[in-house]
Amino acid sequence: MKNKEVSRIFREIAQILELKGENPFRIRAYEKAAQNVESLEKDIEVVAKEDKLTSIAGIGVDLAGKIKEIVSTGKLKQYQALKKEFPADVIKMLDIPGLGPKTVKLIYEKLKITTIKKLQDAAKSGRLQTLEGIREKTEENILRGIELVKKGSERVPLSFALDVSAEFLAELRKCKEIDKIEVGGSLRRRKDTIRDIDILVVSKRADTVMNKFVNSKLVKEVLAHGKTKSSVISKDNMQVDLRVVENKSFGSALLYFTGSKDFNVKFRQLAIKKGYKVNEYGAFKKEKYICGKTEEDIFSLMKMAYIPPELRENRGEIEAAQKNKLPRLVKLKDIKGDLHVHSKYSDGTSSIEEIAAQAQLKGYEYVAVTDHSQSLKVAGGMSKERVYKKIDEIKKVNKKFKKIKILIGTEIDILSDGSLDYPQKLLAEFDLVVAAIHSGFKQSKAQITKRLVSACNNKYVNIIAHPTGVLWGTRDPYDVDLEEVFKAARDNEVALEINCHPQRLDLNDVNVMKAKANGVKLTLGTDAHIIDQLSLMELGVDVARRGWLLKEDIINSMPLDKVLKWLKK
Ligand code: DGT
Ligand code: CA
Repeated sequence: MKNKEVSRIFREIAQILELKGENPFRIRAYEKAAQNVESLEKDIEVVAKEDKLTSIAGIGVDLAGKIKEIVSTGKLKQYQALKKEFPADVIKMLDIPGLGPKTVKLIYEKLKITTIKKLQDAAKSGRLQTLEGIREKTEENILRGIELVKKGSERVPLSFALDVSAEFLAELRKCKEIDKIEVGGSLRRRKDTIRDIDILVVSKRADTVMNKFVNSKLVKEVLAHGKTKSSVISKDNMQVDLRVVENKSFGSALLYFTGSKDFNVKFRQLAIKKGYKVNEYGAFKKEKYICGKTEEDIFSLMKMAYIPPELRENRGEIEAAQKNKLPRLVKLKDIKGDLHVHSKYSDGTSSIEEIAAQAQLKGYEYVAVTDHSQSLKVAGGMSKERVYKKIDEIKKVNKKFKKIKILIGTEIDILSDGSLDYPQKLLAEFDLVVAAIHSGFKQSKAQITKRLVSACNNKYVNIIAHPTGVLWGTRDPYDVDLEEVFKAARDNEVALEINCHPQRLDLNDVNVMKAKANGVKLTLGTDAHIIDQLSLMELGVDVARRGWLLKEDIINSMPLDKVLKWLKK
């Protein structure tokens, strides 16, 4: 799959064009194309071979030609020429939140700053303030932005790591010498961000397996090449570790390398209390091997239920497993609809009809089309007139589709003063109102909390979307008293969203547990901007499972009639 490669190149072209101060529409076209190719479920090479590239939203003849060039030669001449116009670090500066292309250009041209390190030094010493429009506050923001980007590059979003691991697994599975293979670590526990990928295999030919691994075309750099353990850096800059273990230790090694570390520590203490020693090689009594081939064998030796990897964080799951009281975690197939989707009416790419068709294909009973409200101009926020036009269209499409109900929704802005972006009369027209903060992130904790609480108090609001506002690598959560929001949500029967966007996953697992403990219901919303992104639901389910949720805790695991009843409350 070269989808990621293509979207990375397009995204970088967009950035360089921004630096050059080119036509914003041209820039936007590359960004859209990057987004659409990245979320495409089909392999771009296959689409190119079938000569169907222009059927992808946002890809015209010109971009199709460029994709063909990338797919067939692995390069794009235009991109390579553009890259030469600026030092690599200057292009990277565009990733720093709060630093726009105009400022980057100024910093580069006037102060001749060419590396992030020099930028950091200049911001610390106050030298940036010699430039027009840069104040002390701007420098502080730049420094904070650099930290965010650094943090963001140490760990990557789960979905990114899942893609990388899928490529390695597919490659390794072709290797006849491998008898068993499994991913461990934070990826198996489905943590929202991942540092590195841990893969375990059983093989009698460890040397052959290791040779194939380190020489794979997916590898950029070999960090270590050993007999039973090797580490590499992938082409996408992720560290991947491969370990070869004996069959009789596969379960115990998987248990150990799945972690988490806190879980392992607690688990081992428990084993010792029961008179066993458990390590990556197996479970032992005195020095005698008892078992270790499967995880199940070890859990049953410890007289406890099998603990799903998502729960292994030492948050009470070991005690629950001993009492056979583990929760029956929600599954993807329990989800009966998506409650947060954007269409062409605001900043999405798909039509209402395409959304309905795709949701039906997924076996859903309903899908809510929740476009942005008027104030969010950058994201095609909709005027009152457009809202009525959209309502008409949804009614028509609903007549056409028998198996799926499209809910008329809005993702409405909670404005800086806590009021909502449409009058009550217009809100009454929607089946479902999702309220969210998209501005004023830097307000005080009291102000932000008050905004969210007053949204909960509005009788038309059903869901608060991405309740903490975090965007991985770009924006920290805003300062908010979640306990207050939980109370207001519970008292008004407002649900809180687990936003499934890979950079958001907001609420996260820990906050989901707290919300549940406070009697709050949750929803899963993909925030899809193109139909392929409806499949992001999986990531939201991962968060829900890590947050100990049952299907009963999630509004959109209910059938349509029950959801409609909930919406009417
Ligand atoms: P990350 O940071 O996203 O890679 O998270 P993990 O959990 O994948 O951490 P990693 O890759 O450092 O190690 C994989 C697993 O190996 C970890 O979840 C538990 C186990 N492990 C690693 N170091 C230790 C340790 O010092 N003690 C124990 N008990 N287990 C460890
Ligand atoms: Ca790891």
